[in-house]
Amino acid sequence: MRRTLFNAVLMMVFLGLIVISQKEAVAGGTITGSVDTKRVKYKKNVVVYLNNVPGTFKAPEKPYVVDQQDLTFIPHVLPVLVGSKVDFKNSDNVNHNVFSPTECKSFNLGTFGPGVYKTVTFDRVCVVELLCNVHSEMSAYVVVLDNPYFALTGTDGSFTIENVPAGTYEIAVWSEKLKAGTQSVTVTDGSSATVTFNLTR
Ligand SMILES: [Cu+2]
Repeated sequence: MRRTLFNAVLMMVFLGLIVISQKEAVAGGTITGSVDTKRVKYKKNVVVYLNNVPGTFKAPEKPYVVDQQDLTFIPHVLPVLVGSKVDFKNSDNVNHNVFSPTECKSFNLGTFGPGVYKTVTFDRVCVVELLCNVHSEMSAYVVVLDNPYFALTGTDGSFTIENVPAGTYEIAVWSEKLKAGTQSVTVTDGSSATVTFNLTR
């Protein structure tokens, strides 16, 4: 009888240790939240990012793709880690001429037709505007960031940044039209922090 009780207690302690060690094994946390604005169509395509995250980060080998379809750049906003490559693709039956007038990363890919890929490496941290010499209504942005902890908001303004190392950071937003001040966010291992931004002109 006593032995059974002892075994039961031992088992409970053992299970408790498993639970504790599993909790400690979860490194990093999540930041979720949303951007809010009265101008509903600007809730989406907002880049939410962290400033001054320590460490060095390697850009993915695989290029991102910015397509041109129906005289529109897809996606309209592309956040990337500095050093990332982007393949510019033309899925239309007309020629396009992608260029950037932005000083930190100016380029001109020339006129190219369907089925052609042209690759650009975004090697400086800045917001690069994309335009087309053929179609003045076309525009898009590549937002180049110094760490991989960023997210792009969906139509409802929501975002999630996962696997953020524990710490306190400045969190900021970039929007094509609107602005919001930076905030402070503290991330702890295995938990989720929530941040809300109010965008105004
Ligand atoms: Cu074009």
